Amino acid sequence: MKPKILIIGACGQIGSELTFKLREMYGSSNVIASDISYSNLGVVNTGIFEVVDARSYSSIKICVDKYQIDTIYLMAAMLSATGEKYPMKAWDLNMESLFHVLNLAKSNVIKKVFWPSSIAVFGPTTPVESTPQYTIMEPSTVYGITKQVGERWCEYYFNKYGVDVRSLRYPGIISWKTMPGGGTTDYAVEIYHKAVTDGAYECFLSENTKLPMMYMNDAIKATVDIMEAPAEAIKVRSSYNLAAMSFTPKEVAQTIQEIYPDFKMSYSPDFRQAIADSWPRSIDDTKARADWGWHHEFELQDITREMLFQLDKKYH
Ligand code: AKB
Repeated sequence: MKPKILIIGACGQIGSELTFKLREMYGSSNVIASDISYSNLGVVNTGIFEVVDARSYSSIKICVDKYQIDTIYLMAAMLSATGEKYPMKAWDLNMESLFHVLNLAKSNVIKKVFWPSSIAVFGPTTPVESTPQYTIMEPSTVYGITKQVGERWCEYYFNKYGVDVRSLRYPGIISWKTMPGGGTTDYAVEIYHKAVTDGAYECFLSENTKLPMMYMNDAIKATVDIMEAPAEAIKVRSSYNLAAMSFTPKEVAQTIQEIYPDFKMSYSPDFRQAIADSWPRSIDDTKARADWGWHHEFELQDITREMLFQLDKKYH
């Protein structure tokens, strides 16, 4: 039987592409897209859309009842950079929405939950290279704190109440359809837009800041695969480390220059540098690969080629 899905935060960077993929897999009428307002509706205008406030239990519940939803993908969140500007708003949105969804699953209104975590759960005391699945986690951003606490609650709801919640620690995600908003890894998307429109980019991170990254197609594949895997295969109920590649701003710029030789890169690090410096440089995702067969396909060169090709078509 096909799942009846609600995506909360469907207009965001990952939510919009996830909506598209899930509609392709299960049919448009089985995948309800929702977000806080109609303002960004264009990106998911391929089926039913509802306004849902992720901070409100009743707003989510009304939608769940209306469409007899059994699976929720909770993609709404305030990310790392914006979270530092609005700490309490980040805490409220990121935690309240998670509790609402976990409680719907606890009371058997829905059967399955996907909730994204992030490399932001790690902090300055975490080993920075090949960061293991289980290690020191002392996040120093509000966003990272909400994700780490969220992971603990996911595992708790699984152990205590049998809630089927599945989660991935996403790295920075690179895509051309929808812009990311408010993250520290956003430079790796902005750079391609600016390369196409201006031929130059001023990066808010320093040239040798290495961070784990992934192409959107791989992130969507991971999300679909973990949700499709049999419950027994999911041995980690907090959140799985997930990796594809790591690179620095300088390395992305070099791949762009191979295609646009005149592209100019400059650096003007701001408050996001401290956030990036507190995160791992690379991630060990052996557990995801062993438990449910995760593997990535896209490397940096493939991403640069595809991003420049798609954005050139979009802008010219
Ligand atoms: C951010 O930069 O805040 C996000 C993330 C790594 O979770 N992209």
